[in-house]
Amino acid sequence: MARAEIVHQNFRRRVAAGDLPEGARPTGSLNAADAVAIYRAGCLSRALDRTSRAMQRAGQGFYTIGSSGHEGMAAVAAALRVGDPAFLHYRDAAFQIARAGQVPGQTIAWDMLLSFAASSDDPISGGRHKVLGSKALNIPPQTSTIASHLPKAVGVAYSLGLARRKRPERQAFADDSIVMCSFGDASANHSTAQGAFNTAGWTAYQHVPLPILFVCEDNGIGISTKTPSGWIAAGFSHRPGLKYFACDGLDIYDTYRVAQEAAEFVRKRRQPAFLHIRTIRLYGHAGADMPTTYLPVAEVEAEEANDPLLHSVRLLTEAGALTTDQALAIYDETLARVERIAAQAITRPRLATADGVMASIVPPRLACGPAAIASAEAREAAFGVDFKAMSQPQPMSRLINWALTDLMLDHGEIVMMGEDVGRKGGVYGVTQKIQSRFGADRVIDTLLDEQSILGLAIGMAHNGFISIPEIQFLAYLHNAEDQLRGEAATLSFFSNGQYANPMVLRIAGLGYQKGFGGHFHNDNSVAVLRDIPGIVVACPSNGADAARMLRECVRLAREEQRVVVFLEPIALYHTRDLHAEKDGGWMSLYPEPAERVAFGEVGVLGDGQDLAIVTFGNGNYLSQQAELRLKADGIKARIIDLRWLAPLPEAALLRAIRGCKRVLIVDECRQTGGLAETLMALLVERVDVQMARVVAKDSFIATGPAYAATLPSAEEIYQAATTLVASVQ
Ligand SMILES: Cc1ncc(C[n+]2csc(CCOP(=O)(O)OP(=O)(O)O)c2C)c(N)n1
Ligand SMILES: [Mg+2]
Repeated sequence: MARAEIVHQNFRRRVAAGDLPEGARPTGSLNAADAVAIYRAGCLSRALDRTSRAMQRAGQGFYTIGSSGHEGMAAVAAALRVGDPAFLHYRDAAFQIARAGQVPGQTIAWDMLLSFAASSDDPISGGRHKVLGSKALNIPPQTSTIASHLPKAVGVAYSLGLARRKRPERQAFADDSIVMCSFGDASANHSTAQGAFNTAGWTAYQHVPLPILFVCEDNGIGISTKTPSGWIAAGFSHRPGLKYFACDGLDIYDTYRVAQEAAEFVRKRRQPAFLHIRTIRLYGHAGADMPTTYLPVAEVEAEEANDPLLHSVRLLTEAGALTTDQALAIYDETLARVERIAAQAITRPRLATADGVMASIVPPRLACGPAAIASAEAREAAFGVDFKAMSQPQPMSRLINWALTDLMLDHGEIVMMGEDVGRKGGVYGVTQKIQSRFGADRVIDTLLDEQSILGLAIGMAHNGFISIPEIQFLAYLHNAEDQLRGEAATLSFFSNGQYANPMVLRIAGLGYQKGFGGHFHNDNSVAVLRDIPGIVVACPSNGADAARMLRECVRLAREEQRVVVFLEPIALYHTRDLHAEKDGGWMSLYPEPAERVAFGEVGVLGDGQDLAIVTFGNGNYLSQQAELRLKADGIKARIIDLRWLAPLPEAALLRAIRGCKRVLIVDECRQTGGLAETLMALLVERVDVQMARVVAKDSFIATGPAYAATLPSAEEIYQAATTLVASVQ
């Protein structure tokens, strides 16, 4: 017999016989009505688990990870406020149900069943996934990557403190809220989780407000691997900056009492706490997982004998809140009700088309007031001596700095964060002086952890800030990629556009640094960014474009809630000259603050018809050098700077090459996974042209004299262009 059926029959038989497991008597201040409400939430959670399995067997439900054994989380919900944002473990249906009970007009059973049925009516994900989550209940949906929600929960907690000092345009959470985030005992070991605990502790250790309640639901196992006995307590009871609380999740009175104490600690002290709640796991991990295939039957049965709902019935009867008959009636009625509602839910429509599935990849636009432009006086005061330097052409690093300064002036809710962005002003000086202009609140020197930087950015965005995080080098994005790929980019998708985490992630990257670096400072692969649905990848090649594009990127974040990556070619940061020493050919004047390059607009230099060179970043610089030689040979070329690497600016590109029979693609990324692959595919599909490409080798980058040996050179571009023109008449 399936374990779910055994647990169900045990419950009914034992309650009817008054055969209830032993335990402590009810303690604390939980009153009868609230205790019964918590029990009801547990019964509903249990009934939903049971019904979801029946739905799956009937082909009407699709994913059955359950909450059975974790019903005590309803008591944690009761100890918190509905306005406290909650980032939940996948076993927290009882939490969400209990919270829904605190908000009038909720139809929680119906909502959850629609989610199980993958109906497009599902109010959280629109039928895209079985996730917990609800906008009205302040529960953002989570993906199922273990612990990936912890860094952003820390970010939201940080934003609560900051919002008291700097009001964002659209503050989402009240000043006195606290953040709750929950996870399993095995998940607590994940480096992402450990990073989040460390960041919370590191922050609180410095007396910075960080009101977060971590809740570890310790059922002693992760799929089939046991957590060593006592490991969670040993690991968390004496951690700096993290106050430890423990409770028995089988006992709703104890859980409510301790959760309240922990929540009060966090709310009053604005410091992080760790609530270690003992739970059990009934019916294995998920779906077809059979715990008896890797655990002794006696052990599984011993867990089942400790069913938290049985404990609740005992406690409620001891407290005089319910009789066993009443408790059994609630259980039975709840199950019958859920079955009735499920029969309706499975008739509701499901997603069927690609357009339907994809409708929420790009978040909806927000109605925003016009972007402010600071007065000349305010700008002069902020820029100081730099204001005068604006009349002279400058290299890209300065123009990015100035664009950031103007954006910070115009939008009080922009916050920058990263390793060394503040006091030092970045490895290359790009963010110099910005912290002294705007304060350490808005230009945050973070600890050394890329996941925490992105988590902070995502969390701040949840509370109405516009985050401009920085990853120091492209190669270090890979540490933290999941925060972008699995969290930031998926949020709108899984919440049907109800949640978004707009940001502009600045990353210094690409190759060609002379005398510095080797591969980790010269990573020339953007493959990992280009295939993330919905994100925008921008890559300027010169200072004027960088300033104008950065403004557009902030507009995309603020007005369209987009996740944008702004990839800055390091080798061009300080480049001044183009063809000859002191020609100043790669410097530009700072564009007026209102000027922008529209999303999807490419840069076109020249109108030659012999050849179009399609490129970006350093490739544009090198192509311009090659073009001078081509011109001397009588070859008339035009150079198209893509500027936007994802999504590809297809329409603008096709317009820009019109009239050219030959296209040379210059891609400083590797032959495999670089842009040339997709550009050639696009051109093959859409136009009749002759093509060639100059790309980087499939190699990591060396340091020393061979720093550019594997990358396209101006000479190679010249040669390839000449060959292409000669071979196609
Ligand atoms: C990064 C990542 N690795 C692996 C998994 C697969 N996985 C899903 S749940 C799980 C076990 C988690 O156990 P625990 O944290 O104790 O939670 P429980 O299921 O016991 O409540 C694993 C390994 C995942 N979802 N994400
Ligand atoms: Mg576990």
